[in-house]
Amino acid sequence: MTTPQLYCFAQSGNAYKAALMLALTDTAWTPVFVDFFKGETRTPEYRRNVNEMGEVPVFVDDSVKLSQTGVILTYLAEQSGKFGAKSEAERREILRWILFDNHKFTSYLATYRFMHAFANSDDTAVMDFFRARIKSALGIVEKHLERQPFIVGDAPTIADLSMCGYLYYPAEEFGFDIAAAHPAIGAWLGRIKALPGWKHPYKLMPGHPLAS
Ligand SMILES: N[C@@H](CCC(=O)N[C@@H](CS)C(=O)NCC(=O)O)C(=O)O
Repeated sequence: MTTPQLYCFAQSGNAYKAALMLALTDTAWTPVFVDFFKGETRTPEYRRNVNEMGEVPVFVDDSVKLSQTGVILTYLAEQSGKFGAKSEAERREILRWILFDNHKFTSYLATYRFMHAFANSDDTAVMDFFRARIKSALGIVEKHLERQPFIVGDAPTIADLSMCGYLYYPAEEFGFDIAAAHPAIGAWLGRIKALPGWKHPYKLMPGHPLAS
């Protein structure tokens, strides 16, 4: 049996979701650095050999090759017996929040941060649109976390690992401090950070100066 591999890079909060799950479940894994900023995910080779969707992360474990963090997290929860659902109702609830995350939460946060921090696209109607969508999604999550300690039930699940993917990156990369403006989200991030094995994305994945 070989060590599972995760195609990733430090600035990817999507890859962080899977990397954090591997860290929190104390699973041995090998990072495969993807040079996203040099366009590697857009090359025909990457799309042919790694992921036809042209995305990171990709998880490879023996004969299993998975993309889409919701799928990877579900697989790892099944394999490890950790951070998964304790009932059918919880399973549906976890799926509900992972879908919300992929559509309304991570998607806007990730794109906004990319444009702000890496593509210098501030002060456009597009950025205003994203800010409004982010404000609305953060408000929904803040209200939810005022009522309970974790996204689903009273213990951490893969729904939390999905939702927190972008929220440990420095505030400067967004241009605003999410945790400071949302106390319930801030406290929830603290609870996840306190889990044994937690590491910052820039320490967990390759490709950022802070990693060394
Ligand atoms: N829904 C996907 C999103 C993955 C994603 O957007 N990854 C980014 C890096 S953080 C990417 O590879 N983007 C390349 C592109 O969209 O061209 C997942 O959950 O895995």
